[in-house]
Amino acid sequence: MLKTEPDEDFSVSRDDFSVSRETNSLPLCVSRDDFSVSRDDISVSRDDISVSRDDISAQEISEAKRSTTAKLFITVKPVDANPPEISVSSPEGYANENSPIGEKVLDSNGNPLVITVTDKDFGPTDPKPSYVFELTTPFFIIDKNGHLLVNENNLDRDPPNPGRFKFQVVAREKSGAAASAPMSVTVHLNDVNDNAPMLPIIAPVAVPAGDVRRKVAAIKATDNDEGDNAIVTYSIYHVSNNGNNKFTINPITGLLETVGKLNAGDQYSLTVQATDKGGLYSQAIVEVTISPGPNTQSPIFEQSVYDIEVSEGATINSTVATITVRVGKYIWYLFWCWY
Ligand SMILES: [Ca+2]
Ligand SMILES: [Ca+2]
Ligand SMILES: [Ca+2]
Repeated sequence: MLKTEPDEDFSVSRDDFSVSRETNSLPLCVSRDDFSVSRDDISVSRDDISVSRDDISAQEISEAKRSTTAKLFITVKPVDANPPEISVSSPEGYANENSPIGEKVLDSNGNPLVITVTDKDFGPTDPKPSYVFELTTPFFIIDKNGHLLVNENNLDRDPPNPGRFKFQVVAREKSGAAASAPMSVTVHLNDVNDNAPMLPIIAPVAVPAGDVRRKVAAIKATDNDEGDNAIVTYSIYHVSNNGNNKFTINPITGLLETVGKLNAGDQYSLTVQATDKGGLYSQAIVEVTISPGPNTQSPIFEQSVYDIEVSEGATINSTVATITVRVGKYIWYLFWCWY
């Protein structure tokens, strides 16, 4: 610190300047006690902030009185009366999930977020101190230009991750302890379509035979992305047993239905597919068995007329007749009892 009171000699401390040997070939050691600098030797300029003089001389206190000259630069630092102040061009930033390390965080207008530090102790012409930035997150850093950058690969927006990071930033002087008050910044991760729709395991389904349109299953996919990236359409990718024209699926709702005639005992293996707007997809198998259905075929009696005689002595609960009825592939036996 250099003091320049009008009528006093001022003193220069060792820390305030350095003396370097110039071209002088004399083997000279300059120590603090070897020389003195008086007020008259130095002129003060630039609003008393910095002091310079091209040459000062130092002379040995000895008979030889060897001497040398050196340049002396003295910078008077302002009093540290104010802490640094940190500010950001926008407290809300945005970055795509999965961005590579070094990607700039942008504001809502697409401009990079810029962090600046000011200090009222320094005028416009003063050399500014260097700052280090301390962040309460390891996922972002601030570069030398004050830009906020992604500092971790594969940042994930999708659930169960919250999709945003709120943290605080402090600017600290590199030399010295002065630090700014903390400043909050929130970075939102933009969704990227990095998840295919997921289909659940679908249990085998039994559908009654017939040719009426019937529900087979309600297919419901989930997509861990957001917005358009999670909009799913459904389709039938393949049906075994030549059953392509016997089933249909609603592309929006996923309702899987029969549309063609299905016979009892037939089996079909359906591959259904869920595709998101970005073209990512997954498939699931639906096993469908056609069961005998009511009223699918008229019963056929073996006889058109049955004559049944019951003897007077027939015992109660005895079978008096057996009638055979054929329904499709199945045969039903009807027992008539006397009671
Ligand atoms: Ca993701
Ligand atoms: Ca998706
Ligand atoms: Ca995503």
